[in-house]
Amino acid sequence: MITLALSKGRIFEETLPLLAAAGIQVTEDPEKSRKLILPTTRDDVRVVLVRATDVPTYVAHGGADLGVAGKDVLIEHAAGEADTGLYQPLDLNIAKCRMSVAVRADFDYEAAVRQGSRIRVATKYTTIAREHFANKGVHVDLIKLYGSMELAPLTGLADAIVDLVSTGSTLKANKLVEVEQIMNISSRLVVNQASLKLKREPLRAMIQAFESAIPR
Ligand code: PRT
Ligand code: MG
Repeated sequence: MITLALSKGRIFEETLPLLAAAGIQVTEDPEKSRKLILPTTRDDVRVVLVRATDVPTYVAHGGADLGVAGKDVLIEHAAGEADTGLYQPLDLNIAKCRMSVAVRADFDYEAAVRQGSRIRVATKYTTIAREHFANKGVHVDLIKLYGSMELAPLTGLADAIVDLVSTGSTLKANKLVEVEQIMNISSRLVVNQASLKLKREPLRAMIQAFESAIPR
């Protein structure tokens, strides 16, 4: 049995064409079913639905043989683990967005950076944010949040946020402006290293099929 860990939503949706290239169709719709283990048209392949941030944990510890996770999630996960046992053979070029710094329109970010002020930054992505501001030589007080980062500058909790942006409409709806792009983000295939040895042939075939179907 090969177990693939996916999160519901954009990663699930954007992985379907890659699975199709490997001749695999998921036979239940996660938006309609409450099942966490989904069967596929292949008796030896199943999909498990986990939180996006839990995908690397499932794969690293063998709860799944492979999975799909955002670069954001992989960087933050790696920071908390000594050796993750994760092999990352492919950038799938799906679920694309960027990690950015955003502020309230009335906060002069450039001036704050120039003057060397301490900036209060709220984010779920503390590893990426810490590294970014350290590289710029900017002093920040990081405030860890688990969601709704956009609210932080509006309530005075923080001066800035570090968050994912795709269309920009969430920032716009909350009257925030993007002042810096930190990195481009896409999702990668992650594979358990022990599985790759034990189930080499079927996994190789899947990885190759995925590779042939990566959107450009
Ligand atoms: O939602 P949940 O709390 O369960 O977990 P999650 O947010 O980690 O999962 P999910 O499915 O929303 O995201 C999974 C992965 O998709 C992330 O790890 C990213 O690699 C990738 N991705 C791509 C995004 C976005 N685009 C994205 N736009 N993840 C989140 N967003 C959010 C962003 O945080 C912000 O709140 O969408 C909002 C901004 O979108 P725009 O279009 O308004 O700019
Ligand atoms: Mg989300």
